[in-house]
Amino acid sequence: MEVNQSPEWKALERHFADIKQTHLRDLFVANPERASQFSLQFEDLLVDFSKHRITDETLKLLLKFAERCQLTEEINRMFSGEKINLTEGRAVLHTALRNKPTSPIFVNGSDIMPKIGAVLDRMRNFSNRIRNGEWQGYSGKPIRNIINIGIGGSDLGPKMITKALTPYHQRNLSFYYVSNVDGTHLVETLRDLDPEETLFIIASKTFTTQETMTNAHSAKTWILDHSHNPEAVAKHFVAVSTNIEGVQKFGIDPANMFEFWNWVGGRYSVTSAIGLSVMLAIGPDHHHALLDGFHAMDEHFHTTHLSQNIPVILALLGLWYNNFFGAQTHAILPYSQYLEDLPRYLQQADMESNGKSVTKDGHPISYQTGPIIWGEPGTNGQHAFYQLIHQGTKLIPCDFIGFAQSHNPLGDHHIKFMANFFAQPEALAFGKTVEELRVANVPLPLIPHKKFEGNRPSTSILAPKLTPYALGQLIAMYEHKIFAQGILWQILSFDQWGVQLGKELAGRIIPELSSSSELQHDSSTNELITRFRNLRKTGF
Ligand code: G6Q
Repeated sequence: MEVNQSPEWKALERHFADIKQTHLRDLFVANPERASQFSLQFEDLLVDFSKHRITDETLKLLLKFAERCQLTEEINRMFSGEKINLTEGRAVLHTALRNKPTSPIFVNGSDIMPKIGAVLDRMRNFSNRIRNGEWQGYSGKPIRNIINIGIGGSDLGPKMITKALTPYHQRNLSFYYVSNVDGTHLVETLRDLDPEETLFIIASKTFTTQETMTNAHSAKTWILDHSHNPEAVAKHFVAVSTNIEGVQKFGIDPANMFEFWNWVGGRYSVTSAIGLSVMLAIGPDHHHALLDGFHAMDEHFHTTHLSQNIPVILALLGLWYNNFFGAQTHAILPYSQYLEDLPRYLQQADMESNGKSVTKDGHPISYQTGPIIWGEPGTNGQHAFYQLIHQGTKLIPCDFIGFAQSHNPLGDHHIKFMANFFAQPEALAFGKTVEELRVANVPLPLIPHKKFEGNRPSTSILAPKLTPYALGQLIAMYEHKIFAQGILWQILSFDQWGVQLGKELAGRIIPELSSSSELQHDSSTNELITRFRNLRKTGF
């Protein structure tokens, strides 16, 4: 039986019919305790979900549905290393990467914690050598530029965290992320850099991804063209991968390879060696604090009752809007310029995980699964797309993320900034009524345009400061929310056959673009490729 046929889902449908017209204004008036009743705090992190279109009854019914889906049991299965990634036959153990070394976790009968600890030790040693200038380029200069070449899960996580933790950087090192196979990305990144001071991290779980390998080979050519010395490769390239043969074949000494394992999914790999660039940027101690933050949230998710469990509550709220209110998207709105890349990172984490349309056992699904994730930091978004969130025809649940302390306490910037963080959710929830507009003497014809319906839901997430620890908590919170939603929707969140498809399709067309072979695609693709071939001939 599909979950949307279950008595628990049907009860939610009936409840939805009862409360879909209820306004947040009325819910707040009726219950002065609403803010504290619908907030959860974990350590320093406050998650206020009182501005959601829910009552006690909604939460009760959502939690019953979670129980029906055996969410607690499924959480335990993931943490214990069961092979829950069914289509790839793999365990899902990114949580082991930040586990305490003294708590064993077993995969195929062997404890993986010593392996994880050994790689972390090597990463620390390497980071210290780069950071203190002991590791030098082939001509004896210290490394100043670090370029991570990777894509998808091997790019978005380290890039996002490196930017987010800029205040913790060793500032004489510069970090770059090259992902796109568009040559522009590599060329423009390298344009002003000195090869003698540049280190490449080739980050690829498989070490076969076309974009990454193409960029890696071009980077190698850049170093060799400059150095005329094949030994320079050992000084300027390190690898992060699960594929030791591939790394060796490329010409990187396995001594300069940092390993991870196939029980770490690409988009969940930022706490593996894929985070090497992060450690280089912020140093081993701050990196340790980052992992501790992840671990703390892992523990919260693993051990807390569903009703008090932050990722679980966020997952249930997402289900409520996605499957009952018909919301198609979910906005991530960090009030921190340092978190500029968070929406993009979560876009992959969420959409690649839960963009599925069959159940675990392969049956087509008749209900909605993962939402479209998007967003921008405040306040920029306010001057761009918030209009639609406030007055458009679509319901868009939002996550507002803010911090009490700024790393850059410049005049009254942070006060002004955070005033927006508080004002926007308030305006979304409560709107502006015709009555209020009349009292303010708004001319009659303008009233329909200036009226804000309100009743637009959001979560406010408030932490003291964007520290490595807080960031770890925040990312793990989203990772686990995504996992919990996968369970509620009965889908497999840890495979990505759609990504594989892209990898295969382009492979077939590559040789056709530089030959005149007969084309056997549909007529549109044939015409487009033919035109491309002709345009290339004319030299434009
Ligand atoms: C992530 C996906 C995908 C992957 C990239 C890069 O979960 O599998 O985004 O990370 O395709 O793959 P490699 O790390 O193998 O190069």
